[in-house]
Amino acid sequence: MKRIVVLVSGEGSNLQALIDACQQGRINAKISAVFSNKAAAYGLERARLADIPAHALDVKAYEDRTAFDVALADAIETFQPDLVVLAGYMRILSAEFVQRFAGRMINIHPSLLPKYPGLHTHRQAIENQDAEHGTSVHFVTEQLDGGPVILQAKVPVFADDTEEDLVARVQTQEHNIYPLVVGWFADERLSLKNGQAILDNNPLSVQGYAED
Ligand code: NHR
Ligand code: GAR
Repeated sequence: MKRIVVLVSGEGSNLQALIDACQQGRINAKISAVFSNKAAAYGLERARLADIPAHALDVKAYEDRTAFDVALADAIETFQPDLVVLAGYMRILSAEFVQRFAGRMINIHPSLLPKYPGLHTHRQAIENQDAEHGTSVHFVTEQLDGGPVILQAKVPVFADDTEEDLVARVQTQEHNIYPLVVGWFADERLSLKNGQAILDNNPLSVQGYAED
């Protein structure tokens, strides 16, 4: 059974979708531990409720970003994960951290990458009067939100949408696609080779897997 470590900073609804999918056998893997940079993150509580070890590291206890990332990476490695999953993890990871988990770390980002890397994506989509918005699962590389895309889901943006409306619509899709992608990785169908995402021996396009 493959081992997964999940990193959260907040609510953890994507973590919950992964916990549920593991329990229901839709993902052939075990979530070995959940880590957070925020002790109050509700995601840690979700982990505890599912009997998953939950750990918070206090950013203030470390000299700088590098020292924090080294401590976090060391702690994660004690669980020997096959995959590290960022699920609403809100701290940029150093190049050293990314290299330690290269090819075995993925993120879910609330935009149709390469559009809107970084923060406040829903607000930008509304302000720009975009007709559609969405979410992307991608391999994590040193380039922020710039790693190869694996799978995207689109949602419409309506004229009277608030930011909260759009967040909720996007999250509904996230809870479907993240377990799917984690399941692919657990079944050894998905990998990163020479900077490209590969699914079932087929290199994925810039938009990730798209059904014809
Ligand atoms: N790290 C690397 N190296 N590469 C990626 O692709 C990463 C990453 C760390 C996190 C998630 C990402 C997202 O999906 C992610 C992808 C945080 C920020 C940010 O600016 C940006 C993107 C993402 C996560 N964080 C601020 C910081 O200084 C703090 C913001 C806050 O605490 O509210 O770290 O969008
Ligand atoms: C998700 O919508 C995810 O796409 C986004 O935060 C939310 C976390 O929700 N991630 C980022 O914005 C990363 N910068 P959750 O904690 O309920 O899973």
